Amino acid sequence: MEHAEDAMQGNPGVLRHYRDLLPITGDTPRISLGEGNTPLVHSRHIGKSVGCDELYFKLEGCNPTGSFKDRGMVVAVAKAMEAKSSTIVCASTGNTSASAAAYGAYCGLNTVVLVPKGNVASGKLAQAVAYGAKILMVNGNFDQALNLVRELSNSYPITLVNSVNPHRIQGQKTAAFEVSDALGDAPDFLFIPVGNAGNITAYWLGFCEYFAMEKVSRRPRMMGFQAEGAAPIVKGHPIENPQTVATAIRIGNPASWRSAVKARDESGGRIDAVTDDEILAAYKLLASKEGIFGEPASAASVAGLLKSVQAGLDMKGKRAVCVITGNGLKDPELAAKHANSHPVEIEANLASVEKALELGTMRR
Ligand code: AN7
Repeated sequence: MEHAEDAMQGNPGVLRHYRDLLPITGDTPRISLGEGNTPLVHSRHIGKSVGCDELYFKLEGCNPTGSFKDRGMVVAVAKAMEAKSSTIVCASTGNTSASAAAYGAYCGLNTVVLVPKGNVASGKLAQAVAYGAKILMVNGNFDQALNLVRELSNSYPITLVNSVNPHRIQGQKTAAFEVSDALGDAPDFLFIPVGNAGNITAYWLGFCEYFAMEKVSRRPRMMGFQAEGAAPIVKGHPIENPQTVATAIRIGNPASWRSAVKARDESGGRIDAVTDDEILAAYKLLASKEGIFGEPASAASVAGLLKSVQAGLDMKGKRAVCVITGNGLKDPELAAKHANSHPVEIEANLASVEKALELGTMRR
């Protein structure tokens, strides 16, 4: 029963589904927590509002730990096992640590995560705690934590599973395959948040590979968005003290900076910044008008679409995908603070319900 694909209910996981397109061997364990194969949902509201008939959301928050990180992590952890590594380490703004901790637990590895103290959403921390990772809270930011784990993995037999590990990018490119397969071709535009810049790098790699294999007839323009207070690629220099409400992308010196710029330039795309207000407006709009609860960093893709259209980008007759990278449930405090609705407390009787709903004379 080790390869009980039937038990996966049609989702064999990234390693089995894309085994021919990934750098895996007969010795790579085909582990899976059911990552990948995420929904591509047609927009019913935002698309119309920007004059785009074919706008889709790629719901990466539907992955096993609630973010796109699982696609790359499953490959990185499988390769770590193949190399007989017993410990994995990462720095993280939250989602990478949750994913590493989950796959580490699944595979019986020791997992060490370094996170910036005070700037990780509570749900992400709760995941690392639940999966039993060793959690180090760094008095510093993500960039400093990443430097530390790079040093650590250079000096000790510990496998680094940040996206500087090429297996992470390999796994994450499968999202571009899925989008292309679902649409029957690549879209015209891909809108995506940019933090450490691994994901935009991975999508571009995936689209380029599919294009080379003639599985798609075109490659999308890559439209990446950083938060205004954490926009090193847009400003052209590292940001010492990055700040944004979207803590997932609170990164001042992205590891995949150069490959992100390459993706932008080769695709004829853009990397731009969106303000925290624009991110929060998109976050609320996505949930209240599309039924999609993404985390704030994810909403940067939608904020970027809205900003681009306001600046004159014509979406008529175009096909576009916004990547919703992580699940809104990861940050319940922020959700309560920027609510679209406020709970009303009532007594357990019909009169209280009627009063709260202001039903008045509607009774039949
Ligand atoms: C929801 O978890 O960097 O540009 O340490 O969690 O590939 O970094 C998370 C990044 C977008 C940016 N959306 O992706 C981490 C981390 C969400 C994220 C990004 C992240 P990259």
